[in-house]
Amino acid sequence: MKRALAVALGALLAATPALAQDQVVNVYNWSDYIAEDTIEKFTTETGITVNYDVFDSNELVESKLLAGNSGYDVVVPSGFFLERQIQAGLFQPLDKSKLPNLEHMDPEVMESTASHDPGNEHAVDYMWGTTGLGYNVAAVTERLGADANLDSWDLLFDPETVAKLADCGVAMLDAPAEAYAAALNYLGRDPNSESEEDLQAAEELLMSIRPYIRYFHSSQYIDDLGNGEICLAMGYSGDVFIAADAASEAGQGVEIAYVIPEEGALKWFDLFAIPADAPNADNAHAFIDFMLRPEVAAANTNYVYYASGNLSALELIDDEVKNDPAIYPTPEVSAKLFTLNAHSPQYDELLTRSFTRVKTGQ
Ligand code: N2P
Repeated sequence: MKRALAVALGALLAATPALAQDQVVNVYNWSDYIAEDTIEKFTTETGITVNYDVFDSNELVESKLLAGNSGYDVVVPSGFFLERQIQAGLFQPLDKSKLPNLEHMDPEVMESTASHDPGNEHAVDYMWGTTGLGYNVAAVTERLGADANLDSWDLLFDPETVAKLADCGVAMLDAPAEAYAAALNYLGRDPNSESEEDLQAAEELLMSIRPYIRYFHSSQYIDDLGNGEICLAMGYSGDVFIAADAASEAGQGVEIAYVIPEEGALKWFDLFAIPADAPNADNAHAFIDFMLRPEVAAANTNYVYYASGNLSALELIDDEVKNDPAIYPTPEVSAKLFTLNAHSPQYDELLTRSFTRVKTGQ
């Protein structure tokens, strides 16, 4: 009897493979980038199971997409990477009829992201933020003196300054595009330059501070800043706030600050997109539309401290988040932010080689 039932069930499942497959969505998102209960809520409501993988590097996402058959249905690259991924045909156009919550998007954000994705055809912003500096207030003040300017990239890029911080631990993002853009901006050069001379100048700057960098990693600094293992990191705005929160909750007196340095910083957008070969494109649309609901978008921003691309969510975002100029910059701060365009493949190759020389210190 049992066996007969099993055979009958097996036959049923075999006859409806699409049904079984429809109940899954494979999402590849940045680490520490979603509220704790968002996925569970989505699954409870839709019955769709979310296989949720995380990354901390645009370069990694790109290599998986280029290899093909990633198996992912939703990925979240930054605009300056997404731009050339669209050109390479790696994404399918969004079916906007399946995304009614697009109406909640911030028109200004849509306009900015259209520079990466003409007509906003292939992607929609999740969150946006800046790449600046996170530091341990006491450790840095103790080494640089109470009068030191802590609002400057000098903390990282001036060899004399960063040398004084080496003993308490300095970390840098393992993200060549962003490291070189910050270096070029510090040197007063165009962060979007692809000239070899500028590349060389940025490499020289990075080489000059290389002896004082403990490691290159794009997420390890969150824990390390929070528990006092390091005292300075080039990092992503919200990630530094997560470290600051962890530090204050631990109650050990560690105070972490995030600064958009006065010389300016990169403003980036991370966007949802559906790979051309996504196995579950319908479920991908369902997931993205859920994430675009104002209450879901607000809960995510309140949890991870990155600005939302969703305008309707704003009234649901905590005051301490939306009134923090390091998360939602004032017009004066915004004026100092710069954006990045996609690199040409030729430049990217030079950049990767240069960054490898910096990392290995040779
Ligand atoms: C999330 C980091 C995302 C910022 N933890 C990089 N675009």
